[in-house]
Amino acid sequence: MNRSRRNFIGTSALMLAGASLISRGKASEIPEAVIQESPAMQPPLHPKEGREYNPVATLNGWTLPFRIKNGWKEFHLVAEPVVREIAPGMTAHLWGYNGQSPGPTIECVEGDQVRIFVTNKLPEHTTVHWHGVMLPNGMDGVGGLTQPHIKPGKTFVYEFVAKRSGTFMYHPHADEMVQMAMGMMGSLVIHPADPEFMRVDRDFVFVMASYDIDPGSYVPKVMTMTDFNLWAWNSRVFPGIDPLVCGLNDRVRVRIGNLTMTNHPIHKHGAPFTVTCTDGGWTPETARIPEVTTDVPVGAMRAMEFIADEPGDWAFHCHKSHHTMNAMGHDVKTFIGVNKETARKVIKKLVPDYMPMGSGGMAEMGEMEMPMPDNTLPMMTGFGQFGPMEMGGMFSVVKVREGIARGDYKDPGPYKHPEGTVAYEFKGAPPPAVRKGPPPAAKTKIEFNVTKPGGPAKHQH
Ligand SMILES: [Cu+2]
Repeated sequence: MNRSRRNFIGTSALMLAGASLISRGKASEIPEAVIQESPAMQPPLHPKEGREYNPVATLNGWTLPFRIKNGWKEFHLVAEPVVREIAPGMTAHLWGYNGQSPGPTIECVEGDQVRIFVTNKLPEHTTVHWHGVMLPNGMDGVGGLTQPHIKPGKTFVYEFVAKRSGTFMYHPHADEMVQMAMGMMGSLVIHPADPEFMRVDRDFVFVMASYDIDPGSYVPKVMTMTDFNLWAWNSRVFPGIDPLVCGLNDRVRVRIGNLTMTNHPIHKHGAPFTVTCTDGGWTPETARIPEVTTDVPVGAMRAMEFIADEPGDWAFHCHKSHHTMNAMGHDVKTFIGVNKETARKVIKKLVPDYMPMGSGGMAEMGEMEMPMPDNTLPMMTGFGQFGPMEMGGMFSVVKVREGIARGDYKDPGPYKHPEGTVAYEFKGAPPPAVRKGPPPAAKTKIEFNVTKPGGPAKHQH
């Protein structure tokens, strides 16, 4: 029996003790809480009861099962400490819901009566705010303002009618800075009452989170404001993020929520997309602009749609280049243009095992296997069929293939390019360079000014 399930059973008595506090005679018993411990993408969950809808696929995540009781669609969220694999080779000790961070995706249908039980197994109080959902004010989950906090060991009930279809998020509105820095968030999808409205063939969803986890450690630094070192989709970083697998000519929707501390311009290679929905509602058709990059602001959701009409492995990533890197120090000096040998001789006097790097750029980091602390991911990583990809963080691949069955999301492997369609090396002799403009200025001698730690600059050449 694994750790968190044992943990869960151990506290179920506590939960039952809390049951008498549960609201106002409506909710009588708590539905079973389902726990998921795998970070692998689980197949979309088709509804066994209730109204029909086309379920979403949660990237590196899963959907929370529900039950129907006396006309209510009932879910059970458990806020608790979790262990999340960020990518193979690194796990983080986070807070999340039902065994994972982010929590499971919650799906319901416009018009549903939704009842969500929230049990708090954290060491401090919490609440859940249903971001973007139209509901009675007292169900909005703002601790202190619209409800008392949910104390550790207690269960609260949220009830609302799902009024407006779209993509929403959930997260605490209690010690929010800490609880979100620890990974407490999830997606909430309200499907249209008419399953044919805005119907797509593949419908992906994920939330963006950022973490600051020192190399070699497991717990995020919760006081970090902007300088995070892990930029994650559903608490995963590349190469740990699943590909978005699509059949040729599928209509595809990708719903992306942003609960980090900065905006993310999400860029798709290949076919352009249009933003069809925000957390404010479906975008009017006349306002849909074809784009290849769209900014997802902080605290917002964007759903983009495209036709996967060109087979291949199409990169899909945040366009802030620091967000497609894993843990790194930002106070590293730039060495581009520096003569490695001269620099090495000078610096070795201070740091005997100094390894000069980056004088011709930093691509060499992509293939190098440097010794690293345990539980640390390389800064630039991921291998494709042609070599190192030099990516990390918010990066994945939209894999478009002919003949992929509906509902099949498994990685089809690298794309086999038709002969003659891959960029190739020119083998002929290059023509002489033609220089335009005035001749370059005479080269200046570069001086090294080395400062020993703790002392003023003395050592000048
Ligand atoms: Cu970004």
